[in-house]
Amino acid sequence: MANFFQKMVDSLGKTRKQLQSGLDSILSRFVSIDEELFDELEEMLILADVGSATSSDIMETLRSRVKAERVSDVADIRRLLIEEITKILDAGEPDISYPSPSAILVIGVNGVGKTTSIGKLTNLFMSQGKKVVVAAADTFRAAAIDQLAIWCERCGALMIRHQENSDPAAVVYDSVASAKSRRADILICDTAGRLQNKKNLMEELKKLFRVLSTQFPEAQREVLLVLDATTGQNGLNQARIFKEVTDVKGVILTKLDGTAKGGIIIAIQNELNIPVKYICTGEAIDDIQPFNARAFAGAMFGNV
Ligand SMILES: Nc1nc2c(ncn2[C@@H]2O[C@H](COP(=O)(O)OP(=O)(O)OP(=O)(O)O)[C@@H](O)[C@H]2O)c(=O)[nH]1
Ligand SMILES: [Mg+2]
Repeated sequence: MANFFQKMVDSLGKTRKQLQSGLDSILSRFVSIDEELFDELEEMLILADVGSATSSDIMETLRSRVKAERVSDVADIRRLLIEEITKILDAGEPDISYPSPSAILVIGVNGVGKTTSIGKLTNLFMSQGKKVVVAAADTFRAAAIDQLAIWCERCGALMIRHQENSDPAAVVYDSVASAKSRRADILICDTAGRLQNKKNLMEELKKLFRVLSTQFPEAQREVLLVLDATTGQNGLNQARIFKEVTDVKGVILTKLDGTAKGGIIIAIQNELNIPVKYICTGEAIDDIQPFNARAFAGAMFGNV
């Protein structure tokens, strides 16, 4: 666990540096708390990819707290800001219990890290003693199926595959049958991130979820959306589009390592109302961990 925590602290290095130096520089230039200070803080949050709506929400709360608590010392702003951000992040423990049987449909645009995250999740679940079946329902490219097969071989998980360009719904259908006959605890389905157009992609995802609902009603079924932290605000827009067509139950935030845009997680929690369930901090099989809000907030501001 300490290792996990250190990985998160390390991966948030750039985000932390940006937030800390921004905050230090602002707070050192002001002797009293005024509107200009709030404006600069808001701009700093926007630059850290917290997003304009969320940054403005945070500033509003900060203003009213300063008034209500009669705060006059500029140095106290740091504590208030960290407290408010922690409150947003800490929207309750995300549910990652996954009772047996569960079925997870992993969605997201091209290249965000769906297949890699499925490899990591499979490994994580298997290390908890769970039996996992993986559906290679991204049939768009043969390479995508082979990429998933390598992860499954490493973990020793069964993967169900069909030919390239075959119907993804048929893969999910067969995978459900396999998961049932093997009494698997968890079925995880990979999906394509790219189709000729957005409408086709969304229709296909709906169809896949329908197969799970009709063929596997006894399973706890959920859609997890993968977002790439390096895309910042773009990720929020992707999430809004996916949210329109599927009931997204959680986010896997990838590529937190090496980006200064870690603040995006605050906007995800505040604006989308979708809990972040897992964060990924690298390309290795164990670079995934359940999201812990307090630890994350601490790592983001360096008070660890
Ligand atoms: N640094 C870093 N790289 C990651 C992480 N997760 C995934 N990647 C890399 O991102 C690239 C794309 O990952 P994939 O898992 O293939 O993404 P995908 O969403 O399945 O992509 P498509 O199947 O093409 O839609 C790969 O090079 C991964 O190694 C992460 O947490 N950190
Ligand atoms: Mg993939």
